[in-house]
Amino acid sequence: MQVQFIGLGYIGLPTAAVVAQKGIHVHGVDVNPKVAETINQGKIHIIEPGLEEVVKEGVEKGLFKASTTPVEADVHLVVVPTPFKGNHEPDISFVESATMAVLPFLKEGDTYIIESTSPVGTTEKMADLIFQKRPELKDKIHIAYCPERVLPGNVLYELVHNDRVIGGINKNSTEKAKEFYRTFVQGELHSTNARTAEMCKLTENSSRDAQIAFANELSFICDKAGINVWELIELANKHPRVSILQPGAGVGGHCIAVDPYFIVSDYPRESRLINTAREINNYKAFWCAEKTKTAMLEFELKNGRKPTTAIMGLAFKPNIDDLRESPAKYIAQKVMQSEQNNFLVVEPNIEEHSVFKLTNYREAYEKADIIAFLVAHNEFKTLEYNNDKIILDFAGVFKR
Ligand code: SAJ
Repeated sequence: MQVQFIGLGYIGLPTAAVVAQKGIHVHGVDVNPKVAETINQGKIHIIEPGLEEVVKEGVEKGLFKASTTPVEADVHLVVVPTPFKGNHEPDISFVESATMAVLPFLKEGDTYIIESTSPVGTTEKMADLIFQKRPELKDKIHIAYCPERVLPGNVLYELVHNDRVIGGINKNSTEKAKEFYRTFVQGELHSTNARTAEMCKLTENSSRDAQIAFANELSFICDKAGINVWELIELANKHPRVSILQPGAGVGGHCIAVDPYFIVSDYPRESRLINTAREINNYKAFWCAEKTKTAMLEFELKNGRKPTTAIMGLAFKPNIDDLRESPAKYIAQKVMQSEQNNFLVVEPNIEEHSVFKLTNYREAYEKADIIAFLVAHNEFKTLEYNNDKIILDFAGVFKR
């Protein structure tokens, strides 16, 4: 079997490497020649624990090769980004161009699978496109959708152990796609149709977004009511059927803050809760920035001098070095617009940053008057609560 991955990013690359680990020949395609070059040297262009070793092994054994152009294969996977346009409308142009790129290489008996998060109906659209351009392949190839659901930072484990939902455009396609996933997935493989599989991915992330919005809404209420939201949630969760997530500085990353819009954009009247959850989670970051600015003003009024403020954390979630779509970064930028104030920016998971000058977390905690915890990194939890500081614990480091 020869497997081809179109897109070698955060999901495509680890999946390709894990498939090659099973002794299967894998051809990876990325539009960026630097990415292909890096991989062919046994190195990686993204950060994921343990991944480089697996890529290196595949390349050294001659099982995994990367290039900028597709080849003939038995299974073709589309694993490219699906961002949204200015008005939160999903942009499936990368899926379309990936499909156009493999089109000339498709042959009878092949399996074509989309993994990219996609609006409902995308797989059927791509099937139409394929059969329009290559009518001789009608009913001769298998077409399916199978969303990824791995957690950044734990990708290699979850790729193998998570259950997968697989939906073909017909039963035969579902079965063929399952055959492929069985080569490396130890979790269960659940069959459905393509539309349900597409919606399933969007549902998973919208569900998490809505649950985080609930926690964030509680944090607004508790702030006004003088209640410790962390204690409240801990106590409410003692109920056998209640399981509330944690409030934070907002929702970041490339999935949870994006995917719900794919539902809202197509079904705006029906998706009021999903849409409101997005609004609440976006508002949370703004609220944190405003709270920090107010604390700075109050300090100045009380002490007759401008405070030094420590911005603790820039990553989009705890214990990772990924700053993309990070609410913490947004808050830092907003707060630091206030001129003539002193800031110490901390992010223990990265060495340096092109915009922010970074300070060691202990030094910042010691020197600053106001401490704004934006991410609950493990390092921060080793600090001792200091009553002399103004501590804005948005991320629940001390939970006080
Ligand atoms: N967050 C909170 N409170 C919480 C949990 C998370 O504020 O209680 C925040 C985080 O700080 C972060 C954001 O939510 O800013 C998202 O983090 P996450 O850990 O919930 O999720 P991601 O974006 O790293 O990965 C998600 C996962 N989806 C679900 O858990 C339903 C992952 O399984 C998906 O594969 C991934 O999205 C994806 O690629 O779609």
